[in-house]
Amino acid sequence: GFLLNVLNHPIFKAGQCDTGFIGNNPELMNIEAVEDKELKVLKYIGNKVVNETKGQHPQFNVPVFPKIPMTEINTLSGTKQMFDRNGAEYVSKWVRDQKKLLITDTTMRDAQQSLMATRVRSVDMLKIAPAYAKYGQDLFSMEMWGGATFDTAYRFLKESPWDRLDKLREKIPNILFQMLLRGANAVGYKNYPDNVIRDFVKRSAEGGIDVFRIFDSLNWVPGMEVAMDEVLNQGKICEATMCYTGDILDETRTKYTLDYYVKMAKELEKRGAHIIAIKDMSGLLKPMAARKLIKALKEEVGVPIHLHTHDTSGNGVATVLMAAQAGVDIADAAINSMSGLTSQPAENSIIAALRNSERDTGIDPDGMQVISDYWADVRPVYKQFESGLQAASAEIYKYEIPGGQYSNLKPQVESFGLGHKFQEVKEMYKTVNQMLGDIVKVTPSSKAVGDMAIFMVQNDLTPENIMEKGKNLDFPDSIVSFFEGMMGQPEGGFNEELQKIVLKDKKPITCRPGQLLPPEDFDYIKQGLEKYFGLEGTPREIISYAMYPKVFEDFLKSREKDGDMSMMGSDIFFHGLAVGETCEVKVSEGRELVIKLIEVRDVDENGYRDLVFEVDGNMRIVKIKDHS
Ligand code: 3PY
Ligand code: ZN
Repeated sequence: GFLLNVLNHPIFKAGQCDTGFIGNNPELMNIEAVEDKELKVLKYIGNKVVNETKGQHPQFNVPVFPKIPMTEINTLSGTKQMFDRNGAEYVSKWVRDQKKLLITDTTMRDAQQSLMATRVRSVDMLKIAPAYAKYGQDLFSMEMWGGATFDTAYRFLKESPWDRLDKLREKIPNILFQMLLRGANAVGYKNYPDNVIRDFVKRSAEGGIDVFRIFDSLNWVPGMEVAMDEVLNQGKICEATMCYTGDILDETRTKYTLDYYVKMAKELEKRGAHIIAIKDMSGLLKPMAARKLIKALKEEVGVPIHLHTHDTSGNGVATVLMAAQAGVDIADAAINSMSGLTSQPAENSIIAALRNSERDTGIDPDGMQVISDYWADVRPVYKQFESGLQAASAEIYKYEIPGGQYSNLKPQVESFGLGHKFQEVKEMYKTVNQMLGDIVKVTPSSKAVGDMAIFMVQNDLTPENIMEKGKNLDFPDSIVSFFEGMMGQPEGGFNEELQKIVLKDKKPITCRPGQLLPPEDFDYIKQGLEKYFGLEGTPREIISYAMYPKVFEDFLKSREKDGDMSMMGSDIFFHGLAVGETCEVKVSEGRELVIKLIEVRDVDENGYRDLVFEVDGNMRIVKIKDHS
């Protein structure tokens, strides 16, 4: 209220008043601020109840987590300490010398991205974080940032991804933190100017990311160049990545062969990678193929190999075990209650399977069970974001759709009113891939294929009639961008005939998009953030705005309107309250409100309802507009 009025005041905006006054006298704000917070919480819950849940609040188990004192956590020493003391080359050698299979836990990033549309909130991660530090102390790393988590945090969860990074780092000081970086697309869906990529890497490194898994959505190495270079500049661990597509066991497929991957791995090693990752984003790497691939890579490449796969086919654990037998150094897995299907293979099961074998992970199975039990109770709160996929699907080998996209494709197709044609869209996805010349499909190239498939079905297009009918059609932005060369260059080049139909008069580029994009003007953004949003314009705010201007702006607006809801429990955040129910809502460190919803009154002539709450024993009535 008050603060925003001040910030929006013309005199304040013109910089003609002494802002230090408020800053130097924070007590002026206290009473207002607390009451304002309380009102915002009540309005948030009220709006949920009236306009979304209609008073329905499912019953959830209260997730149990061990309370481990930070004094104990702070004595633990793991891969993080080894790295901070000795650097990236040392860690790379150490990894290669291990007998045990090292594990990266992906629960907080890819698992939740692939199962629950990236909706898991920081509060739910932070409660279990100390248990990771203790029971997961023999993990190689935790993938807990990057990919889609960055924009979805701002976009849907109304929380800062940077805050998540800081707080997790504080609670897990001993395990390497790993992020997924989409090369020249950073954590976005389009190419950014080089200075944006460099600055983002720098800020992520400063924030506590140690291992950067860098990929290009077409396996085009120049697309990874700037990001790799900056990770090396920052002295962090550069995990350069090959996206796996096709099937190296199928000799009729001649593009993505064993030789292709070995060559690419050697190229990445030559460019300074400390680790080579195989990113099997769609779960296409069959167990026997994994054995063959890992064996070849271990013979041809000096740096360690890190395997990432998805369990969409149900063969994920088998793939990891075969890879372990062939000598893979590190494997990704998700805690069991968050594993399987479009997520990673089951971590607790892999740990158990390898126990007392020569690749024993050395990880404490009982401790990891505690973490799995916790997530099992957290997961139902997010049920509305799950795809409904019940069982593994071997058809993934045919369609080659990445985990995250596979679970999202159905709602996307439905949103176009094509729900009844879902099967047709999947077939078309395969057809489009062939039309494009069999490309690597992962964010953002996978989106181009998906958008094009939907577009073809929508417009009754076929590979036969598109050359004629397509002349008069405007194609989806993503496919235009692909053919323009703005996602990089695909292996074997473009289908030039189709390129002409899609681009019309536009000319494609063949160089790195970053060579053409003008550098972002960070000073200009900083001034704008100060002037229009009353922000300090920190480097984090600047880079967030540079990548996601609209998303970041909407986030700021929602903070103004709702306040900071990031510490509210997820059951309340997503499901509100039912009449008669009580909850505790943490509004700031050390301040918790006990809120009971007493009554939802009938709608009045102006379309408002009075909601009667009890807050810390005091009655509060809040008016909420009923939008139904
Ligand atoms: C991402 O880019 O977010 C992915 O997880 C791709 O697999
Ligand atoms: Zn993945």
